[in-house]
Amino acid sequence: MDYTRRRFLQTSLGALAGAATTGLWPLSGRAAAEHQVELVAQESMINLGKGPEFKAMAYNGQTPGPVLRVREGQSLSISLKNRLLRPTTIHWHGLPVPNPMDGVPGVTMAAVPPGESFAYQFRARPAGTYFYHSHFGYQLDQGLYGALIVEPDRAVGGWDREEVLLLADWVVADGGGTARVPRRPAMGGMMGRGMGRGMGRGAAAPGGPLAEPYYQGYAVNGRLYPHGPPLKVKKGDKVRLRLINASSSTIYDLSLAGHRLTVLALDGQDVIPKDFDVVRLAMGERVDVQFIADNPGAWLLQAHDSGLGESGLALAVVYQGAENRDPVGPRFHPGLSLATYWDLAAARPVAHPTGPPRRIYRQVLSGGMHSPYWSINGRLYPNSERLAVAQGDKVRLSYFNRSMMPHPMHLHGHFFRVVNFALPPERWLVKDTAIVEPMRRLDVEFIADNPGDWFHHCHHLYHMEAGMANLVTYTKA
Ligand SMILES: [Cu+2]
Repeated sequence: MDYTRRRFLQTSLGALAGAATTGLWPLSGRAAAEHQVELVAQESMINLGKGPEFKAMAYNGQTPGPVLRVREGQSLSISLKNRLLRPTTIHWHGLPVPNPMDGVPGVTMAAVPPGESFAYQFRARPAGTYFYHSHFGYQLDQGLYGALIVEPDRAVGGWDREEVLLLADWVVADGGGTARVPRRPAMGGMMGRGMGRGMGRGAAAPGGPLAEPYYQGYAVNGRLYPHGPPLKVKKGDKVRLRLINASSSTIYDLSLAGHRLTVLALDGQDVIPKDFDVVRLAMGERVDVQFIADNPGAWLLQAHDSGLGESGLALAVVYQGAENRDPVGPRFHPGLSLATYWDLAAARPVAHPTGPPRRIYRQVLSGGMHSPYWSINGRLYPNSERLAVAQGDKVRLSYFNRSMMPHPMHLHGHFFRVVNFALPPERWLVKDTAIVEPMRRLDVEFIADNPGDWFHHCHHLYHMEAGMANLVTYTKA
């Protein structure tokens, strides 16, 4: 059996098993049984569709790991078995789980040693598109991630198809992202690629831990174009795509040739739907989009300037009857509309307390040209400051990016709202990861409603490992 078919079967069986146990057609509603899953982390031979098989890390022998699909409010019980040679953990990215379940080694739990297990248990809410990944070392870059979809506890939809698309950057060599391949200089390109190549200006030594590797391929659901199965549609279909950027270092600007994309949700939280030509996803971000299949043909959903020609990130979208055509890629030109945070608003007005924040923390992001490290307020994790909050506080994080690279900042355990004075606060976007663009400011606010010590960091994995992280710590009021 060839790899594609085997993989397809695995995915289908996984989906069926999920549907059977999560009660997608529930008789019992909220009383649905606990959803139990076993995830075995182990080294596995990976095949992205072309090039050699290589050794990376996988959950249950596959990368991405199985799609976990549960209903909002349902209890989820995940047994993580560590069959790696190193410790590991799982983080439930975006879900505000109780602190001991958050999966950050040395902060919320001790890493699970090789040969041992850990049971994660929490309620899956609110509904939305999330993902899970290892939070230990560079294991995210080596293949340890998968989608986590929380279905709303009410009828919504009307989509003819829904696809979960995980985007990932790969080094196609044993070890995955930590393979012994040249690292980029710390002074990277604006979009994490391009400019930085060959400039040699950064202080990070080649092979050092502070900069990302040169990636050799960009995969959708573990397949490099054109080796993955195309997304098949027929005229008139309404299609929902749950896009998840599980990459360690790569931001994508995605466009679907021949179609516009209607943005439905950012980081799993609904926005007022709006059409765009291009959607941007930083590491850790999720964007749900919809398109109407009203332009028959064979097209590409593709990332702009993947910098690698043939190896760039793409997925074919093929209409019934157009199976034998060569897919047409999008043309990126000035004047296309890009979905930015300032063009979108939260769909359901959720009250956000008015009045000044109880605490304001200025967060200056720097590194690259000035230093081989990536820092917040000039300090490196674990020697970084603690952002003290008390239960009930409204807290503002006021970022300024003093570097030439974008930093997608991620807060664990909470959603934050992106401050946007053009909108009333109840319409501010609800997110958990937000890009702070080079030399720009961005403010977010969150309500301290989930006690514990919470990791707050850049979701560029190599920036995080180079120190760009600190802790939000709850104190007694
Ligand atoms: Cu960063």
